[in-house]
Amino acid sequence: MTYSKLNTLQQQFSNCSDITFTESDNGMIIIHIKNKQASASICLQGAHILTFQPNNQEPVIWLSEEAKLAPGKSIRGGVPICWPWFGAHSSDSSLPTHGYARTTDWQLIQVQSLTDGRTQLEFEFSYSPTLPLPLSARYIVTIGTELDLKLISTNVSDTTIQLSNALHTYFQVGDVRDIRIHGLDGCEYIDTLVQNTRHTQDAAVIIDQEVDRIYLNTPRVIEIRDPGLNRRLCIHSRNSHSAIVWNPWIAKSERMGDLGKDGYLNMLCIETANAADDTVTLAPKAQHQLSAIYSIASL
Ligand code: TA6
Repeated sequence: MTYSKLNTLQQQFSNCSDITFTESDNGMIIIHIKNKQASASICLQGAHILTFQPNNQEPVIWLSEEAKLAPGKSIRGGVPICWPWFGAHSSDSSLPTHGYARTTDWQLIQVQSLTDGRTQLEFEFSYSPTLPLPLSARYIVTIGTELDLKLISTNVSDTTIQLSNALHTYFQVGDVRDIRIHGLDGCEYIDTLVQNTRHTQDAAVIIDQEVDRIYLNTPRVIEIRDPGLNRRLCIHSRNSHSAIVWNPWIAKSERMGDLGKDGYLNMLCIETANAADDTVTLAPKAQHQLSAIYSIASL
């Protein structure tokens, strides 16, 4: 009897009551997590967190109502992993924007119900010689009242490798026109909409047009103050020196076609990253851990 990927996973992780698995008609495996603190879902392709919602709270993560889950295709919303490069590849335009991790199946290697009530899942991205860069990765996702993410990259080669990465997180907001982003005041940023010119952020960031900026040398704490949902979303990061702030606004949303009607009003990307000037130089056999913790606080 041939076992499907779904059956194999259900058998392998049958001892963990926090999770269940489903498979879509086109073969996309989704892991559903429910514990006493929160619920979430993760697509095996890209180890892509689709949803995260602490109990008795509005969702923290936004997923487009038009998001398409299909093999080899990126998903609009959630937490795409941009790896092992952010943006366009530096020299080969035939390679995918934001790298290949988000459109490739990862392996779920461990699931734990922690004693503090959180659920921890560990994913692995294995290197193969057919891949452009000699890098492997592990991704540890811990789900509780906070969402705790650790992306650990390993240089499996004997040469030095350039790594850029991002947790390309789409946050749910009440109305993006009313939010304020605190923590980036005084940071230099590259405005990708104005010929990659460099500017310095003055005061809180507001969103009143298309915004697509790579903030550099960023602090460890960035906050979204959201009067619409009457909350703050706090981003605590480690080993991230860049933050990309992106909202497509009206025209780009219409061109992209998969944000749903007025979807841009309820989403805001603040991406915990190492990009542009902050690209990481990874020595042979060295590791790099990019971490982010997302939490909710009162306004
Ligand atoms: O991180 C911002 C960005 O690079 C934008 O320029 C926009 O392209 C967004 O990512 C979405 O990219 P995707 O490849 O997921 O459509």
